[in-house]
Amino acid sequence: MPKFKGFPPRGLRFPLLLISTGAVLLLAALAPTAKADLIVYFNFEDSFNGGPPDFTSDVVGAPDFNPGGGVVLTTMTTDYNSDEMLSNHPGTPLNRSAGDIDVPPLTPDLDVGLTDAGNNNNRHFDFNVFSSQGFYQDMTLSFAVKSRTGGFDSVTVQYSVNGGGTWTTFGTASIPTDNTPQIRSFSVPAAANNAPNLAFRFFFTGGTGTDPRTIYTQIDNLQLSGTIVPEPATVAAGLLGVLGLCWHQRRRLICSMRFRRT
Ligand SMILES: [Ca+2]
Ligand SMILES: [Ca+2]
Ligand SMILES: [Ca+2]
Repeated sequence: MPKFKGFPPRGLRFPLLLISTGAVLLLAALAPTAKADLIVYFNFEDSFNGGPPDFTSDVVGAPDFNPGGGVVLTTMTTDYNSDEMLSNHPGTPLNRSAGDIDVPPLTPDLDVGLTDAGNNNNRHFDFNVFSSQGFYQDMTLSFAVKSRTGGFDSVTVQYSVNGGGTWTTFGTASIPTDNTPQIRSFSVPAAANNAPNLAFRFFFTGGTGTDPRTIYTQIDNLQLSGTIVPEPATVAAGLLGVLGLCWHQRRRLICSMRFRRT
């Protein structure tokens, strides 16, 4: 039968197909573990120039449906004087995520402007990354920042594995006060991996300007990236799906083989 030349013996065809189909599906199910993902993304775009800062993260799903968004919907909280921070135009393309659809002219191109730096040193900006959708590993925290004379000249980053109960510093960086935008990026220590009650904090120091109407420091495009590891329940569901598909495929194959024999 020249039609089947080179094929494995009839008895082996079906198991080989099953194994290869299963392997492909299994790889697809586990693929998220293999690449770095955007976990949290703040682009500060959902406001208006002069309005309150948009402290809600942008996400791939609802409500943003932003392909350049993160997977975790979270909010930033702060004890910065509330009437001394505002949405400000223009923001910066620096550290904008790949695929972010919140770009001018579709959005007003905003960042967060901080006034009265001198009276807001050490005021914190916090956000939670609780693991309802998976566990996070090998993370990097980065953002764009710009300071002018009188603005903050240093930033400190911290993480918490108990939802903000206690904080561990994992980096400090200087910020030039020459009005040039910078990216500051910090590797998150392995001690923060797989923490279900993970939170992050950053705060600025070194501010001296005290005009409540002058924007001394601007921040934009904060990213928390890393590896998203599916929870065991998610993996189990994926495996069950693969097994189900294999079973379905087996029934179809048996049917077609019976048809061929007759
Ligand atoms: Ca922005
Ligand atoms: Ca937003
Ligand atoms: Ca948005």
